[in-house]
Amino acid sequence: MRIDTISIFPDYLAPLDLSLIGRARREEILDVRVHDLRDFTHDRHRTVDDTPYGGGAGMVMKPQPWSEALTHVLDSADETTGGAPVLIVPGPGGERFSQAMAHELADAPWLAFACGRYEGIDERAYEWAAERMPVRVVSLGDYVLNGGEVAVLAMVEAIGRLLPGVVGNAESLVEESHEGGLLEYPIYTKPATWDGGDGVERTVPDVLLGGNHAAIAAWRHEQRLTRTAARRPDLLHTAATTSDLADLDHA
Ligand code: 6GU
Repeated sequence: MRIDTISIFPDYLAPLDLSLIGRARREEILDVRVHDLRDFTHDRHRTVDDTPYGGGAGMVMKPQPWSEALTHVLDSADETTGGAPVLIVPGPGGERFSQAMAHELADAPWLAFACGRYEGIDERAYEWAAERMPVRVVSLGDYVLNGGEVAVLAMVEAIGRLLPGVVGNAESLVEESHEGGLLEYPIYTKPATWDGGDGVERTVPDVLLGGNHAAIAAWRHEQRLTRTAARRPDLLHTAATTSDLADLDHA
């Protein structure tokens, strides 16, 4: 998969060299290209922003550097990419990012991310882009970040780890939180009894120490349900089956 990112803070995306995503890049599963928006300005100050028409607080990103940066990205199409990327513009005013969207985007051969800063990007840049490629404004959640870069780190990690060969154990992808619509069950490792220095012996649930795999699966499913009910009740009515909801009532 090819991923182009455009930002005025390309260094913000340096963590994409690390860990599983960094390894996927070195193994050429992922071709991540980071572009500096200021390289597409033409004045001495490399200006990317200006004051908003109509007044209001803050600054607005000018459309011209964006059309030039995106033209540069479009011109880099090759045999692997198809004609144009899906352009993702991170912002709190977008559709909500989700595991389902990560799967959908992981099927695309080419993604581009346009990181806005300040109060956002001149609307005409979106119009220009939408005439040339699919454009999606995408939000991580209902809070405000200073710019799109941190959101790009999150989305590239969520998408990249779904590509074949990025996460070593493909099984570890299936029982995770949000796969199947429920949160993950609690997990434990050795020792079976642990004292954290406070004189309290904390033990691993007995069912996990026996070899009864059906009992373990049932316990884990029940834990996923009770945990989802406690932390994310909004997920339950879409994820859980009718019999799951009856079980919760009796728990
Ligand atoms: Cl994707 N971008 C910004 N700037 N703020 C956000 C966000 C994205 N998601 C939540 N807040």
